[in-house]
Amino acid sequence: MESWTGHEVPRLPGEGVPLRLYDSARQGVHPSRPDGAATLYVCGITPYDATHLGHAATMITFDLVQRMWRDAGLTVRYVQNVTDIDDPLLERAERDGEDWKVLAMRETALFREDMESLRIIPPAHYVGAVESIPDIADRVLVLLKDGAAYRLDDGTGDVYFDISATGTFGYESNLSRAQMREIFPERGGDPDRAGKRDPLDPLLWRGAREGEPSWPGGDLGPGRPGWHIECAVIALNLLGDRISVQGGGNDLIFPHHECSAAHAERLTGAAPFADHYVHAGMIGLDGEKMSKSKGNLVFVSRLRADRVDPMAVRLALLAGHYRTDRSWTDELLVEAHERLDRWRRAAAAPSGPSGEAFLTELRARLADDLDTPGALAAADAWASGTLAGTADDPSAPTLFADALDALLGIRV
Ligand code: 5CA
Ligand code: ZN
Repeated sequence: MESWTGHEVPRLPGEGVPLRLYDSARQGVHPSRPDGAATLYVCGITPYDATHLGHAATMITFDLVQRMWRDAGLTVRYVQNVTDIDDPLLERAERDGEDWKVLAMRETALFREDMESLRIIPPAHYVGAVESIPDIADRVLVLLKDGAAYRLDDGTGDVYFDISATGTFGYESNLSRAQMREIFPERGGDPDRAGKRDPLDPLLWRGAREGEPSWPGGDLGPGRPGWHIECAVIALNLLGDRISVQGGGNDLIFPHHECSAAHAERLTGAAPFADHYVHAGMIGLDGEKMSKSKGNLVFVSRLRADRVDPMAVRLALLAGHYRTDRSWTDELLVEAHERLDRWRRAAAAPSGPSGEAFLTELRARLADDLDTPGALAAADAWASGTLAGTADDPSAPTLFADALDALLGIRV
């Protein structure tokens, strides 16, 4: 499906710095060293409600990854999906008496606008689950023939993945079996389904049901895809057997990324599926994770409608480290507006302290697992020096503005 429209990213002088990122599988910060082309797959929205600040924070995180890679001279191939068929979408459409396709189209369109306003560089391929169904069905069939998947014999046509198929299940999330067992049903899993080999086996293909949309699955029979196989197949088809970064919020560590990695690894024989599994913290409101099911949401589109500067929204989200679960507050937005105003006044000054020194510090902070609090502190220090009026590098204000634009996605 269509992506959104991007904008020019300024090219910065000097050398970019190789990015180091925390990998959930290895539980540590490691250099991200793609040779030549870097490949990024980010788990996108399930479009049954508008983009909230949690989605925005996650998308901004991976936007920074892309900006750092580009600055370091890498070519970036970026794919993001839209889960435009899944239970939550059908349930919401049913609740509101709406056509699920229309609901998905409307919310996806709004998401694109939100992403554009936040200056997120668009993915080269923005791909829906629905348009990927023939490819997904083909891959499920391969797993079935290969013995890595099995069909329940209850007449439903449902196909499950056997989590013992790779021999390494659990390496990505590092969770104990008991922890997995607890989380699985909270995130779409069905441990108690009769006939499964293992309670943690995830659904690959749901056989057609009366009153539910379904697609011809060839030899699989009619039905629709499970969730994890969707992301595995889209990533494999567009980015190859091994990707640099698999990204999403930390609510996807298990079972989603564990299972999609297992599916991909069994299909290709290449492991690990991703060099880095990178997870953004949850943005909450009043101490609770912001989620569509809880209804405690602050929408990007609502803020835009209230004429809040999207750059202030972006800056407010960058004020915390991406891996930290954190709360959105009105205070955060007030501070971001003040900071943006200071940065704008400084960028408009005739001269400032060394622009090169600022750029070096900004690159160093972001290269260290996207240390945005450190990056913002560096920009604050440069702006204070400029507004104090004692420094005399006339090229610095332009370099300051370009660096913020290229690396933080903040246009002053
Ligand atoms: N379609 C699936 C991924 S394949 C999905 O999780 N959709 S979603 O709409 O629920 O979330 C979209 C993206 O935003 C995911 O990467 C998810 O991890 C992230 N996300 C969801 N809620 C939050 C939150 N409160 N804070 C930060 N990120 C979040
Ligand atoms: Zn996904």
